[in-house]
Amino acid sequence: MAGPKRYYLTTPIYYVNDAPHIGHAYTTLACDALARFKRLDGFDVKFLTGTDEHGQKVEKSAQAAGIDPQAFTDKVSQNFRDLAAFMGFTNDDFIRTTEARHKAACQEIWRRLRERGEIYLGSYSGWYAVRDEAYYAESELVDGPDGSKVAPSGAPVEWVEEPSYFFRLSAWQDKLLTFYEENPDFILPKTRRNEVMSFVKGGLQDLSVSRTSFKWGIPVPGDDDHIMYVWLDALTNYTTAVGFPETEEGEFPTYWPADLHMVGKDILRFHAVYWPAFLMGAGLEPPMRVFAHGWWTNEGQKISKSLGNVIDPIDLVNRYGLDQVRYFLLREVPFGNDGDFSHTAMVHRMNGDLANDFGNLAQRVLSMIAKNCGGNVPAHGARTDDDRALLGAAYDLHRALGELLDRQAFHEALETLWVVIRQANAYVDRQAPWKLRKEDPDRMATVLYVLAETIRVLALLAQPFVPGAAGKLLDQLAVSENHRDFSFLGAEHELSPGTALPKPQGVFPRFVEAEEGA
Ligand code: ME8
Repeated sequence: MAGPKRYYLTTPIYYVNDAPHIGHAYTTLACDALARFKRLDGFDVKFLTGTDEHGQKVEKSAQAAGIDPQAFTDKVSQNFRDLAAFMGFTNDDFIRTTEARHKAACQEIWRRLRERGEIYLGSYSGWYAVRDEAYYAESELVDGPDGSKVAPSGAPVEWVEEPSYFFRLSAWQDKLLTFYEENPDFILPKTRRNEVMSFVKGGLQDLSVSRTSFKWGIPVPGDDDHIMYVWLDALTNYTTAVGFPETEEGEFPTYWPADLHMVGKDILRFHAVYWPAFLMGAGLEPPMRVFAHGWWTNEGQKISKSLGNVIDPIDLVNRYGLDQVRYFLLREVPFGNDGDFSHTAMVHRMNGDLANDFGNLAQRVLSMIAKNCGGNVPAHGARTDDDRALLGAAYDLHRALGELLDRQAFHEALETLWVVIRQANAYVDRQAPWKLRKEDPDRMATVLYVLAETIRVLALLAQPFVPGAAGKLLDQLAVSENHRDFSFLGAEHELSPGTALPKPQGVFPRFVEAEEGA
């Protein structure tokens, strides 16, 4: 019998030279929400993140820090692990490209590419931007602020002339275009897909895939003078982590091809052009999807070290709370678009959507049950159309959210969840259970039951996004730990009348601005 359906998703591996910031946390957070959703939905999930530790950029940072690159990367890679732990990310593995398992995978990919005639020895002369770890054609360069030529990203470029192995990328143009045509959802969002396709249609040049002018990287098998281009090394991490080069058995055939590589828009070309070409060139399957999300700015400004406006996710969480930061980042911006972080917008979401809409709904209902139903799940009578409409809307959410998350539409998934939260609040106002207390206590019990059951479903589905608060709500509804996956969403698992409930407590605190000068 086939096992559970598997879902393998990855974040980029981050360059260790930078301190982890909001951008890194954002990508990993999106993957974390999706990984949690899929696990609750019965998938066998593998969620990978890690650090990119080779190449000139990292070597230079190690030199600047006055320590050898291995000691440097050992130290700074830990910052990314610490961030993942602090943020409660549920990654199943954390890969470092300096690990032995990764060297073996890279060298095997290289051998396969070489055997299949995809790699040849030549010499490179052209521009290279260390900050991007990317080669640029003269025609791609633009004028920098001081009049010198820079990469389109603004990164300084240097002239490189050295012997180099090349990957026959030019031969992959038509095959890549066919692949994009046959797999219309390989690159999302659609606008990004169009950009990649027009880039490929513009013609591809063979790609330099080795360097000889520095040493910090993985040696080319059989030619130690060369080390592999850091992007060939880095991209291969996605296969390393699932056991490549295993073939017949083990994780690789189970998890490959990956379901999703989540990346920022800055590195889409590497993932959507080079990576599928490398893989197909080595006789391996390309991933199923690359999703390129947008970039965050801070109060309208580009986030950069030199502007001194880098947002530390740890500070954000300490100030607003983990669930609040998770919710804000996933809800505020249509996933795929650029977004701006501002205190005002954060507080607006925190106090409006979380505290007022969801928090008050739960607090109102649970305290009425505590006061009027002896603190037990109320017994319920016949249901009206209004009751059925609310419960029906709640039960329908599972499928709707699943479909939205399958296209990484996190913001729409949350909006859809909140439509029902608002519907439930409107139902409370309409049914006015506080009035029914005297007039028709049985009907009051039914109304509170319908609401408690709706909150159960909402809390179950909110777990991937606001795991802390959703868990507390489920505790308050006495839903046991092993009844919290999505197989328990249906009406057949509804709350049992008479179950004793713990004392209700607020789960979404409001942000209160400190008094001026306080
Ligand atoms: O590019 N807004 O690593 P990197 C949103 N090592 N996301 C942001 C962001 C921002 N302002 N800044 C960074 C590399 N990111 C390579 C990847 S993968 C085989 C190798 C996120 O440390 C976003 O996901 O520069 C972006 O793609 C990634 O960090 C770049 O991380």
